[in-house]
Amino acid sequence: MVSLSKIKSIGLLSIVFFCANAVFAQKTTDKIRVNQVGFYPASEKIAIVTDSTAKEFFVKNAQTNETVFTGVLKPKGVWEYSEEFANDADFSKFTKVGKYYISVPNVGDSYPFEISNQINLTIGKASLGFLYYQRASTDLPAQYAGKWARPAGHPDNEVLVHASAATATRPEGTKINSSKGWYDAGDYNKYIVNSGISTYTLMALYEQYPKFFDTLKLNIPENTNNIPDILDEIRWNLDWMVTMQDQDGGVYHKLTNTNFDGSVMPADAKNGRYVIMKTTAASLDFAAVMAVAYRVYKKTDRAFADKCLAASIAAYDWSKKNKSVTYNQGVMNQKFNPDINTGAYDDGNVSDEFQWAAIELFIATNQSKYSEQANIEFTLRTEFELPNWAKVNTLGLYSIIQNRDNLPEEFLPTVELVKTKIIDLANKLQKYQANKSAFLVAMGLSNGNFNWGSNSTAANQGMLLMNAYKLTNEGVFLTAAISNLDYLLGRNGTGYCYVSGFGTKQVMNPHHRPSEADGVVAPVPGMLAGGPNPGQEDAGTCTGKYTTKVPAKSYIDEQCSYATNEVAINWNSPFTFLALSIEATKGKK
Ligand code: 9MR
Repeated sequence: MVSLSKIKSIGLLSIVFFCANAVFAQKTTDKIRVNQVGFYPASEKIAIVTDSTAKEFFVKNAQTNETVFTGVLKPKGVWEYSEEFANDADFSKFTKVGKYYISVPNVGDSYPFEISNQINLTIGKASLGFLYYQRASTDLPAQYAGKWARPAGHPDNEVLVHASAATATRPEGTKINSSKGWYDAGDYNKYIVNSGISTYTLMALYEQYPKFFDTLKLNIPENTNNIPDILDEIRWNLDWMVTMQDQDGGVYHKLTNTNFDGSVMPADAKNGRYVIMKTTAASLDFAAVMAVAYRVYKKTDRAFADKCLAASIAAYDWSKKNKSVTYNQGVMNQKFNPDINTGAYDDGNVSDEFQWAAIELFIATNQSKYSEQANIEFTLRTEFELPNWAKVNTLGLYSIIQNRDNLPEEFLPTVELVKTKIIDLANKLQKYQANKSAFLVAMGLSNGNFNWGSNSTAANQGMLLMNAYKLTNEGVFLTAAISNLDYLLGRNGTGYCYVSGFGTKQVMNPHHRPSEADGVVAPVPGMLAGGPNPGQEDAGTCTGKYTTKVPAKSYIDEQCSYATNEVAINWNSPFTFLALSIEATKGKK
């Protein structure tokens, strides 16, 4: 029999032994912020320790707790957006594939992460796969949807023409078939303006990396046909978008209930659906997307591509005749019944939509009338910005760069100017990220970055940087893009890995009706949470939940929080672009 004192002394001995080899684990801490998915062997790898007194760090093997790398922390000062001190733990020189964590004496251990050759493949596919879960008008069988399987919701085959959209040939109450499409977000409505940038972003991803996507398999019903799966998924939304065009070429702003549904599954959301007034923004976003669809689907489905081009031209022509029909829900509700109280996507300035649509039509047709209409010279004097649903002209620049070899020679000087524009924008982001941001992120370059859907700003910054990288092959742009990905996956003000189903500190309660109502503990995977937003527009429905207004910390993982924890197709799409363009560039099979 072994005596108690002997057990104690063996225990003591082994503690001494482990300490000598630094083979022990401390408590996991939130004070070390690191990408909880991980890194490529040959990429920059930096974690941030928010304790200003810490001096050194260890990278440890997650299975054995053995130290594999030792480094000195580099103090970077306070990050004004989270009001935290940043001490950089740079372990870029450590390149061995495996599972690790960072350990800082007297501070604690970080959440684990991996170093792998295809680190962003699974998460990138999951974020693209989110769109499958957003499909309206179809069952999601377990074969594809796993434990999130659900019956079909919103057939949308008998949608009513709202009074605001009535015409002589389609009077109020006419029923149209407008099925399919992706639900916009946590709600079940379908909005053309937001579909515009979302669908474009994914088509641009395919257009830029066709080889990568030609072999990328998704777990969707169409994955045995000969078409790349990403194009099959996008087609689900394009098929719906096409139905949103009225006979005169104009495009309905949205397909919606009168009010947001409660927290019910799609199949239980049976309120009447309407198509609402045609607007210039919707028509132009539609025109741009359909012109891109023509290019992208030409090879695999010529008939569909031609239909898209015709639809694009008709929507553009309608917009030329109806230059400023903007969406103002309040004004509309004064004139027409029933009242509509869902997402507005109300954009008062459509000059950028005009430019974008004209650019895409020019690329599709090579017709000078579109390049003139795009008024490229004027465009180039305009302030170009990071794209979002209301600011879309920079998307046209991405397309010009991508298609520059197919444009007529007389357009080449413009191509050169467009290159400069993209590089200038990317330089601003990169320089700020590398030299000015204590948390090494482009977020914060503009004060408005921490707003509703701020995580999509980080993703769109990354997308812009990847476009500049593809154009120039300058490694600093790729590094800066990956740095923004690090931000989204854990190296941020809250320590959350903001994509559901990934990381250790996970988003568990997104504002997403199916995830709220399905009885499954884990939310649908692959969804990017909207992210920190000190605007806290949902404070009224999340009473007492917020603990701070510090910009990069103003996030709550609560279902009530539609202003920080909703998900949306236009937020996921740039994340998908970021993760998979990086994977297509750096990933090694
Ligand atoms: O993403 C939109 C954000 O820019 C706006 O500030 C906000 C309020 O109008 O609306 C967001 O979009 C929501 C849309 O209106 C309805 N579906 C959910 C979207 C994400 O919250």
